[in-house]
Amino acid sequence: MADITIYLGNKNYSSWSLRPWLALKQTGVAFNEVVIPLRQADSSAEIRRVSPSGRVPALRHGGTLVWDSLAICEYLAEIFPEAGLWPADRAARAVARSVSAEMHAGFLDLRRNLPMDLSRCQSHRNRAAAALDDIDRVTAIWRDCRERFGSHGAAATKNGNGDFLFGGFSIADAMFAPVASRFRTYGVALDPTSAAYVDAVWNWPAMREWAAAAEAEPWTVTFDVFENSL
Ligand SMILES: N[C@@H](CCC(=O)N[C@@H](CS)C(=O)NCC(=O)O)C(=O)O
Repeated sequence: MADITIYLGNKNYSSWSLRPWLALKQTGVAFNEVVIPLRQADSSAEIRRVSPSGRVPALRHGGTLVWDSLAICEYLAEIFPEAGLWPADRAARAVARSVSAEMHAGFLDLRRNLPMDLSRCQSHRNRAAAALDDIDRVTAIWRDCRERFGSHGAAATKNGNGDFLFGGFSIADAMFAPVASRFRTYGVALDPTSAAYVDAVWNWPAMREWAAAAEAEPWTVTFDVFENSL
């Protein structure tokens, strides 16, 4: 087994953890995972033991430690080139990197008002109206990527059957997977292309595996209205 351990927050709520975990699954490599429950008395101390930023996710590969979701995804793409985590075409890859970075850096209204919550224990807190600009921008990205790049390498890739933003599953899909789950949880009305994309992400085997593990978690976290999601 490769000496890889990924440190994660709760699978119900930790949107940043889901992203690199999906990318890691896509490599097919065996790995260890450690879930550190958030919002417990010892959460901060436990996270600091494994991640210098005091945040999860973090990935340890032998003597190398990588923290931050996007940095982990980039690292995985570098050490597992055969996994095709970025699109093969340079122009498509540039766009995939751009939309991934945009997701990583922005969409604060979406994160605040529609926290990722696979448990749906706060699905009543549907504040989509406060995040309409973000929802419009996300769905515009999805439509644009699907239209321009969705047929890239679809049939010939092991990364799914071509239903993802760049055809096969890529880091861009990992970055948007928590948003797809939020749109389901909160019943956000979507155009047909975006709705089909949400289904593709939700039904992706690795996503099902994450959701099943989330369902088995004992911890519940509730969010303040103006708080960023996890
Ligand atoms: N920019 C970071 C954000 C990581 C982040 O905010 N992680 C949250 C959980 S999803 C965290 O560790 N929070 C610490 C805490 O709640 O104690 C990344 O992309 O990995």
